[in-house]
Amino acid sequence: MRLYHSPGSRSTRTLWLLEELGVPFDTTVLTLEERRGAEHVTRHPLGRVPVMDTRGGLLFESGAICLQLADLHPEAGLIGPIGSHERGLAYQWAFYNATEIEPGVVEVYYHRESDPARAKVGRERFTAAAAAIEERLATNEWMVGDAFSVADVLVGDGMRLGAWMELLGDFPNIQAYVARLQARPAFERAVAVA
Ligand SMILES: N[C@@H](CCC(=O)N[C@@H](CS)C(=O)NCC(=O)O)C(=O)O
Repeated sequence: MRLYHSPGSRSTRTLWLLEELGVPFDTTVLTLEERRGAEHVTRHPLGRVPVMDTRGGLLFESGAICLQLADLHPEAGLIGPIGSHERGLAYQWAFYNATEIEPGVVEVYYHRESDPARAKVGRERFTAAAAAIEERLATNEWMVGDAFSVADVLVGDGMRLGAWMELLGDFPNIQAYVARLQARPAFERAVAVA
């Protein structure tokens, strides 16, 4: 398996999950120019990372890749069995992160200097969505059941983006969650890749 990766991007979550799984993989680190180059566009139509060359072929979209990797390694116990409620919750949080959490952060990132009103809308969108995560973490350590899972890689990385944009001021449970996740040895190995 080979991960096409750029440090400090959404491919970090994929690398982190690979480290959690403890499986062998290769990494190709791409610069911004390489991501947008003709060769990488054959892997991803928009020239983005992550792209993963898995056993069956190329895959893009970080959420899809992480769910597939968790499926390929059921022995790691990072996703519930097909049809179980735990599996449904993994899908729920994966989509919630991609469609409710990250768009708000992205609005803040791109418009915080050029368009404060638009950034404010992004901040409000993130805050409304993150409130559900804060509530879950008030009585639970992890997003699904009582153990770390693929949902924590996805939601946790979305929350890291929120921390980066300084959006977690009102969310002490999420702040503690992010600190807990960042202390994991697999996470530390993933962010050490330059
Ligand atoms: N929804 C995609 C987003 C991927 C994405 O936007 N990746 C950024 C880095 S975080 C990228 O590669 N951008 C390339 C560019 O801006 O040209 C995912 O989760 O994989």
